[in-house]
Amino acid sequence: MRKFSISSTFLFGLYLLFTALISALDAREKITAAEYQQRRDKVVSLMDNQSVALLSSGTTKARAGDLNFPFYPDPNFYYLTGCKDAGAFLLLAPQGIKIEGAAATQVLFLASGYNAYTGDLRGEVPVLDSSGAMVIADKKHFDEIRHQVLSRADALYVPAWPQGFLHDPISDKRFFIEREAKKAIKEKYSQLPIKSISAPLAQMRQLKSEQEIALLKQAASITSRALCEVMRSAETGMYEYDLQAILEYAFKRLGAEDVGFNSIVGSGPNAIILHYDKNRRCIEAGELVLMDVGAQYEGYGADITRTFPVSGRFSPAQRELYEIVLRANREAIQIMKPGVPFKEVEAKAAAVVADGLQKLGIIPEAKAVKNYLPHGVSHHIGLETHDAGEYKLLQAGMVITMEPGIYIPVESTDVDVKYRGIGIRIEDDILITPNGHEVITDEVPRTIAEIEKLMKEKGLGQIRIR
Ligand SMILES: [Mn+2]
Repeated sequence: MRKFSISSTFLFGLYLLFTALISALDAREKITAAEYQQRRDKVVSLMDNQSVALLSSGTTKARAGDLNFPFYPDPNFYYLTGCKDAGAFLLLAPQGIKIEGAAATQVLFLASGYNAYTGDLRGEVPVLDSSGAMVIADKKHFDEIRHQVLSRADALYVPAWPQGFLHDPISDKRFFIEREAKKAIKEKYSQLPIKSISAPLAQMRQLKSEQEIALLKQAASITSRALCEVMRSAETGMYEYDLQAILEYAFKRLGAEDVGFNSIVGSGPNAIILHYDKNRRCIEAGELVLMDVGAQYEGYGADITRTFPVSGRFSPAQRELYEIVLRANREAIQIMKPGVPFKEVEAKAAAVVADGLQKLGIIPEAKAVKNYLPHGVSHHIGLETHDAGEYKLLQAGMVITMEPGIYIPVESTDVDVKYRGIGIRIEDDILITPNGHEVITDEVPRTIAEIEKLMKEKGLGQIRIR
C-alpha cells in the first residue's frame, strides 16, 4: 500500500513534469489576436466612411499537375489577419457590412471544410479576439457581399497588384495584371475610384510592435546560432550545399518554420554574384565563403551575411578587404538613431568602403566605389526580407539591415591579382531604439579574430552517409 502511494505520487509528479515540458515546447511566441485586431482597427480608422478595402491572401500556384509550390499568403493580408489560407479575403468597410443578420466593419471570408490532401481544417482561424469586431464568414457568401458593399462604396482600397505580366506566345500579347484588373473593375463599377492601401500599410508595417520585435529577435538568434554551427563545421572540400544543409538543419532544429529567402552560399568567385543560390560548387582550399541567410520564425525573417575562410584562416589580401567591409558595417551602424536619414547611413557605409579601396589603390576616386559595391546596403526586415516601409528618416521601432560589401570580379585586370575573385559582405540586423540602436545579430561573430577562434571549435562536420 505504502509502496503504491509512493509510486502514484511519483507518477503524478512525472505527469506534472511532462505536461510542463509539453506546454514549454508549445510556448511559441506568436502575435496575439488582440494585436491583429488593433491593426485592422487602425486601417479602418484611416478609411473614409463610405470606402471599402479588399485584401486577398492570394492563390496557390501549380508546380506540376495538381501539386503546388509552397503557398505564402500575401504579407499585407497576413499582417491584418494572421491567416495562412489560400483563397481567403478580408473586407473592411467603416460604414458596416450586413452579413447573416449581423453587421460588422471587418469580415474575413474563408473556405470551409476539411481538405483531405493537406489535412487542413479550413476556416479554423486562431486570430479572433473577444471584441467581436471581425466576423468570419463562409466564402460562399463572398460574391454577394462584395457586390453589396462595392455597389454603394465611394472608393475602393486595394494593395498593389502583383507586378509583371503574363505573356501569351501565340498572340504575342502581354497581359499586365494591374491594367487588366483595373479595366475589369471599371466595367463593373464604373464610378468606383481605386486607391492604394499599400502606403498606409507600409507606414504601419515599418514600425515593429513589441511582439514583432520579439519574433524578429528570435529569428535573428536562430540564424546567428546556425551560422556559428556552420563556421564550426566548415572544411575544405565540402560543397556549398553541405554548408546550406547544416545551416538549414540548424534552423529547423532551433524552431524556425522556414527560410525567409533562398540561402545564398557563395564560395570563391561565387561570392561576387549577389543573389547566387545554386550552391553546387566544391569549396577549394584558401577560399572565402559568403553566406547570406535568414531563418523565418512565425512569419518574421532575419537577414544575416557572414563571410569566412573555409580553412579557418584569412589570407593577408582577404584580411585587407574584410577589415574595410567590417569598418563600414560598424561605422554605419554607429550613427543609427531616430531622425537620421536612411541615405546618410547608406552614404556612411559607401564612404568607408571608398576610402579603404582608395588606400589599397583599387579605385582612383571615391565615386568609383560603385564598381565594387553595386548594391544598396540597408533595408527593412519583417514579414518580407525586403519589408514594406519608407526610406526617409530612421524611426524608433524600425528593424533594418546594414550590409556593406566589396566584390572584385575575377576579370578585373586593373586590380592587383591578389584581390581578384574575392567577394565579402557583412550584414547585421538592427533595431532602432528611442535613443539609438540595438544590434540583434550579435550572437554570430564578425571580427577576424572571433571568426578564426570559432572555426577552431568542433562542429557537426561533414555528415557521412553510408
Ligand atoms: Mn539583406
